[in-house]
Amino acid sequence: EKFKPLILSTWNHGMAANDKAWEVLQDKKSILDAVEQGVKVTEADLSNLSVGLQGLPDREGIVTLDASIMSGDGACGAVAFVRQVKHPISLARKVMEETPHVLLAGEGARQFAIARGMALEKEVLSPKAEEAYQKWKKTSQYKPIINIENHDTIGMIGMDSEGKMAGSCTTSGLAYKMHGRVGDSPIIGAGLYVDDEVGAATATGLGEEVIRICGSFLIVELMRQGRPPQEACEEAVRRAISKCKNIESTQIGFLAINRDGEYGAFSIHPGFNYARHQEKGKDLIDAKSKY
Ligand code: SD4
Repeated sequence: EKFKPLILSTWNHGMAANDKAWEVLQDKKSILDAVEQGVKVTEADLSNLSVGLQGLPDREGIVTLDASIMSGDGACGAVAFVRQVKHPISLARKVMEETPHVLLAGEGARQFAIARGMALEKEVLSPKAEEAYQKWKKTSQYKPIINIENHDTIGMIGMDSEGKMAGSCTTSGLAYKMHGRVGDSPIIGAGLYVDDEVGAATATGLGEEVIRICGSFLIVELMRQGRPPQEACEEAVRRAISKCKNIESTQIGFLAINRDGEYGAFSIHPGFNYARHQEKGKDLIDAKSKY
């Protein structure tokens, strides 16, 4: 049985990340390598203000990163609230492959990076982040704004020609979050979930609302019960809306694929898009939304 390789990632920056992931697949590397290498492009992209160390800081002016990675056989790893690590996705993979644990946080995650020979970066804000932070400090108001500044996490899910699946998710989290806040991205089942028997899902947007409904796990379980990826994403958005106290200012977007190569995406508000890469080509697609 031959499967059609497919890579999907959240937002515009998913295009460049998918290019890299596709290249890795062409090199006959694993789908796990592909989703790791793919999002590393975004982590290193200096123009991105919500992934990697150049991202917007928390209220104290400190950048803290969250990331997770999972393969379809159930192996997974994640890091949360980690500082100074340029590629948290690679650290997450090391947690998965080189420790008996799934999630390392904060100082422990940083120590683990040092122990594995990953060079730490200097703790200085990127010029764009510094400027935005100084401006924010004048009012210090924390109001999430949909699709602006806060919501550009990269989540990537994919399948190779053998039907093996994997996913990755990496972010600097919500801009001006409380120090110590952890979002959905490093929480297996919230920001990311992958099961070779069924499919894969990832999330972007206001992490609290995704965690509350175990968003990515919910989508995979709905697909397990026979729902197509599109319907599963729509049902998860409906669930999130039913639990959410402030829908007007809350954005969430989900992406999903299944074993048959079908895929879907859905968000609360318009504005969510995703990048698709398959044998016949690549494109950027606007997701449908509830409102
Ligand atoms: C979080 N889901 O930390 C992330 C934020 C994000 O696109 O930007 N998503 O809640």
